[in-house]
Amino acid sequence: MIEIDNQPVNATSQAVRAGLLAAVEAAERDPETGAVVIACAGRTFTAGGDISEFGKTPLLPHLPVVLNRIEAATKPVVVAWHGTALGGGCEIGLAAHARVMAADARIGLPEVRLGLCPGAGGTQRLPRLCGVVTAIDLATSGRMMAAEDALKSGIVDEIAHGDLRAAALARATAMIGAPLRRTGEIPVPDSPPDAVAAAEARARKEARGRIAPERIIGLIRRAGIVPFAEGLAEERATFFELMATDQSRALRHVFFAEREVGKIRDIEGVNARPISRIGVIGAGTMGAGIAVALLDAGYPVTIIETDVAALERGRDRIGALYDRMLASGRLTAEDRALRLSGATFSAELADLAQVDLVIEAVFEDMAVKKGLLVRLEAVTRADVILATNTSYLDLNEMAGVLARPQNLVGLHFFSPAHVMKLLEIVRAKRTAPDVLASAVTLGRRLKKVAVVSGVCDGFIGNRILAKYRAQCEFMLEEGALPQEIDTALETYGFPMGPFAVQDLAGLDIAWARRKRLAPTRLPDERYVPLADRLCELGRFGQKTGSGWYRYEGGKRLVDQAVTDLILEHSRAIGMERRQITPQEIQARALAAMVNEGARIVAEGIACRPLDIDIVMINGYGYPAWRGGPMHEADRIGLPAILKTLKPMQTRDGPAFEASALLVEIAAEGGTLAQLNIRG
Ligand code: T1G
Repeated sequence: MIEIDNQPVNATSQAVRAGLLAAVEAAERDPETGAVVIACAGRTFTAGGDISEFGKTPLLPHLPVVLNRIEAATKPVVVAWHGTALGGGCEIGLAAHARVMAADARIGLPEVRLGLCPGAGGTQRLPRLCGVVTAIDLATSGRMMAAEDALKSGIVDEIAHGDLRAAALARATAMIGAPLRRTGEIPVPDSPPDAVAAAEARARKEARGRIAPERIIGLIRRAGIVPFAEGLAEERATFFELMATDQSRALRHVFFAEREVGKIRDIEGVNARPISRIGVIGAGTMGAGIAVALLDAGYPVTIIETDVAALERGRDRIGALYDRMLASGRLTAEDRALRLSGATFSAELADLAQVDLVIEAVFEDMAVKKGLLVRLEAVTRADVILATNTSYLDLNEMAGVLARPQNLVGLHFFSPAHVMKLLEIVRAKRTAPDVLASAVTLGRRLKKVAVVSGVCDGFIGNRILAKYRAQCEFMLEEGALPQEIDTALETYGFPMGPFAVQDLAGLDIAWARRKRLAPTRLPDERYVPLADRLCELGRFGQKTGSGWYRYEGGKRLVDQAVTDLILEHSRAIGMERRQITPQEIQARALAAMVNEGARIVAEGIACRPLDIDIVMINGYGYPAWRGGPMHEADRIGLPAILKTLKPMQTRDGPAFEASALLVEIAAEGGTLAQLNIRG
């Protein structure tokens, strides 16, 4: 039995590779050893290569060499997979002579998520076991596969429902003396060409600007054409080529940044308050989504609405969300029943007397929220955490009505709350450290990417979004059309351009907000009234059949009426329209985001630039393979960003004045990444 022990995730660092090689060779030499089992200590089989070592020269022995040695062994080698066998961890298993897998274990080749291809035989061995179609699916999506599916597809030989190591040992022992099945010697099975084409098409569609998926497809297809050794060599060369790309660097930045956001200096060593029972107030779209997110994570939830009728509607809404998961096969009927059994519905605030946390998701209105918080404080425990789900409101003002303002924190969920990964945790001036720590812990338990933000209008994400959108609207006035801007930004890597997104979300809510804020708008602020015009015409987006586009049979179509409206507007304000290139659109959108991001960091609203990257990627569709706007700004250089900003300052008003922080770092020849120290 060879046991790998390199916590926390048994990454295949140099010492692990060397140890594994030595152990296999020793087993080959040892006359007492008849067969070998490779297993891992701790919570998981290896999660693959040590990502923190990437980009450096890999030390000997290289993993492919170790794996070739395992495959060539004359004694049977069986792998015992538990937890998540990922990347190199999966590849170790593929090189063994048989694989036994714990019933709850999962395997995967997530290299693609780091902008890489598998680097230790994954693209050559996997198709030999499961065929090209499944191999393309797994390696280009990076998704994890459960044991049952791995058995069905031929990747594993056995699922251990009891003692995994005992099962692996029994299998290895039984293999002694029999001919060994070496994966590299198996021919790639034939696959129906249609199925292969479909798998490739799916992968290309999902790639959206990423280069690794195409390279992976190429390598997997080569497995059936070239000799095994040649395929391995091509894979290795591609792996190093991809490692040196900007995309891989960006995606590795995202991997670590997503883990770093949860580490906040102020709460290091602070104990979170225990949370076992949660109340949710309001069962509208947002409240229902939040309740489902909590129920999915196993929390018992008391859902409060103002009256019985509203409560019934809320119950239906939550039921409907689970029905959809059931219909799509993401949930079994038992799971649905189990999760729903955690929900209690009530029209009495007093039923929250014993909860540890209340999340209010009522109407976005300061007076309504304040009134509710006062009443809540009266019926809940003194150590309760009071969380408000707001996207814009001033938490410091809200805290002012509380006797215990230290208990208040903001939890800004993104819709649909049970799906979207991002959670902004808003820290008010008087939020207690242990309340903040509790919110961070909750975020982790909900499997969200939780980013801490200070209080400001729109917090991190919506504040940047506002500047990004404003800049796009300026370009409408100057000469671009919505479809040109959307196409340029979709080419840049956003799943949807800003105007298509507005149509999807509905234009009416932002309109109401603009009307509310109109009296406080600065006179020298550049303002584009085109969205207001659309709303006045009842064009609220997809739900009314038209907005920036018109919609027919679910298709988005350019609308001449909108084009005319824009041209007429430019004429009315005396703006001479000009051709705006996709490059200019992309550069201006990025500069607007980066500038506001730098201000947010300078004001201490975000802990570090990386927090901004993670918010924009997980909440707003910024392409992960560019690493987030701040990472991208460093890549193209801050002087280039400042150059784009320069005309924006004079033309677009004080809101686009270059951030002093940006100017200062650029002057020193520095990078935003320098500020990515623990926040
Ligand atoms: N390398 C280095 N550090 C890693 C790591 C890795 N592969 N995986 C996790 N960590 C750190 C992580 O930063 C965190 O550290 C801690 O471990 C716990 O992780 C040739 C070379 C395994 C599913 O892409 O998907 O193999 O923040 O918070 O939620 O083809 O980690 O505590 O200091 O995520 O329980 C392919 C990435 C490598 C796997 C566990 N492998 N990891 O999730 O904990 S490429 C991956 C994960 C490769 C070969 C090539 C997850 C997890 P800290 P965590 P978790």
